[in-house]
Amino acid sequence: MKLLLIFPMGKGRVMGKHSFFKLVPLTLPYIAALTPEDVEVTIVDDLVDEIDFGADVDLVGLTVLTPLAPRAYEIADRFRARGVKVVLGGVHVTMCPQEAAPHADALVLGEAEETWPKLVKDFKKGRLKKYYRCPGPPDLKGIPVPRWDLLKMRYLPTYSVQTSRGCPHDCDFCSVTTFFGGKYRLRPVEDVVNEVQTLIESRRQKAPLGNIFFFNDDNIFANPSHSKRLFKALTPLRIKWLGQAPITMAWNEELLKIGADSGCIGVLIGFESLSQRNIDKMGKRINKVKEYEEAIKRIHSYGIKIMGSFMFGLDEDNKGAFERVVRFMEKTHIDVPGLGIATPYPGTRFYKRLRRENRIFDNDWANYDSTRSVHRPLRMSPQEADEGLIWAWKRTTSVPSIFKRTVFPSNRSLFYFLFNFVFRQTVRRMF
Ligand code: B12
Ligand code: SF4
Repeated sequence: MKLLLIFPMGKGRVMGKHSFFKLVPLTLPYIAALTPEDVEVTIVDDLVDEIDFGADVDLVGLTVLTPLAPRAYEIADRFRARGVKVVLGGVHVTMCPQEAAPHADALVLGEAEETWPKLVKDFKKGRLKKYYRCPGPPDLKGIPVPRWDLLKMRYLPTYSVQTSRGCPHDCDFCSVTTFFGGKYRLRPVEDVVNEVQTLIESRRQKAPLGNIFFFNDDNIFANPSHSKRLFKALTPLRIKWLGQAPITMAWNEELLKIGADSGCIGVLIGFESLSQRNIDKMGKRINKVKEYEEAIKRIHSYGIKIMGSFMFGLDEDNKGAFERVVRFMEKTHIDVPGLGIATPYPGTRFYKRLRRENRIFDNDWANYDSTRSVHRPLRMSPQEADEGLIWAWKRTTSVPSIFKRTVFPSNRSLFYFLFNFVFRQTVRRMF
């Protein structure tokens, strides 16, 4: 049996072909690793490869995030037109099964650890069903190492590893808790260390900067005692790593030290807004705007850099929000800016509220990549929000701003200074 797994490319601005920041898409190498060994698997990433629509394959599988949905459906329809069976899976399909159903022979809803091997078995017997629903959150002990060998490495030379799933919080705009359930699940420390070791050993073929890892958990600091054990176990491997973390990591100095000693060089933190009313409305209880500055100082004092993520177009945002965030980033020396328009992803409470309030005006999923408004903000027009975002991106990636953020602070780093210039190129190509 021949299986073709495809990662569709977004039609919007984010992560398009122009981006220098092509991160390895972990999902499909992981699905390949869950696939029975007798199946011949090929992975094609629409972002870096050409799709051969005439390929000799028995089954096609596509992973679908919201902004990728229109392209995913287009690809699915073309394969189905010549009689090839197509399976769709991922967050968007799980949130919008009825929309996805006409484009697929089977839908994998939720996590796939149990359903995917069953689906492949059914397919081989000619008994493919339409829906495969995850029966409950799978145990992450013993999950396989993604099939990196199937990727043509045209990505940033870093490795991605997942050490946990889910998040104990439930912010209204975020799909994570709706998709993974409220329970924060961990992989055993030994499994993660083994996976990291395996990847380090294979680095010569795959990654010249081989020891930089991106832990793509939603919240790698969510369970402090586990995080400490994990970081201590990673320390002897002498890797450098990046991950996503909540602002509250700043208040656990022991964890900061152990994290930094284990090679943590940067974290992506969702500050989201400088308005506490916005934060309260989205239910991100861990964020206290008045504590941001002190928290940033503490994290920086351990040599950990920060990608600061902010969104605009929230209910309390007026046209001044853009400048306030830019000034804040310069004042607090945020090392890498992360800016977007608040986007109502299907299935989230934010989406449901905006629908109820009849404020969503753009239903083209391709535009749901946070680079433009798809809803009407309350205190500015969508156009003002979009222009403000572009201004803020240009301003934070301007040469004076890069200097202010990365050269003058005591915690300066040549790596982040140079990184900002490469990042600037990507932003300039996007807007
Ligand atoms: C790492 C990550 C990224 C990375 C890498 C993305 C990539 N190319 O792989 C970067 C930073 C580039 C990124 C970018 C974006 N991301 Co992102 N990202 C994640 C994150 C944290 C982990 C994804 C991951 O690698 N998981 C590990 C793999 C192994 O698991 P998985 O994908 O969840 O797949 C499982 C199931 O879903 C299922 N499955 C999935 N697909 C398929 C397909 C088949 C055939 C089958 C059988 C099963 C199956 O099986 C897997 C095992 O159970 C998730 C949050 C999360 N925890 O899911 C957000 C998440 C996926 N991202 C999200 C978003 C919105 C984006 C952006 C649009 C953000 C933006 N505005 O820039 C862009 C889109 C870029 C793009 N074109 O790909 C949203 C998606 C919401 C939605 N409704 O689509 C998520 C859920 C985060 C959130 N807070 O809501 N992201
Ligand atoms: S803390 Fe982050 S990952 Fe967790 S629910 Fe909120 S936005 Fe999502």
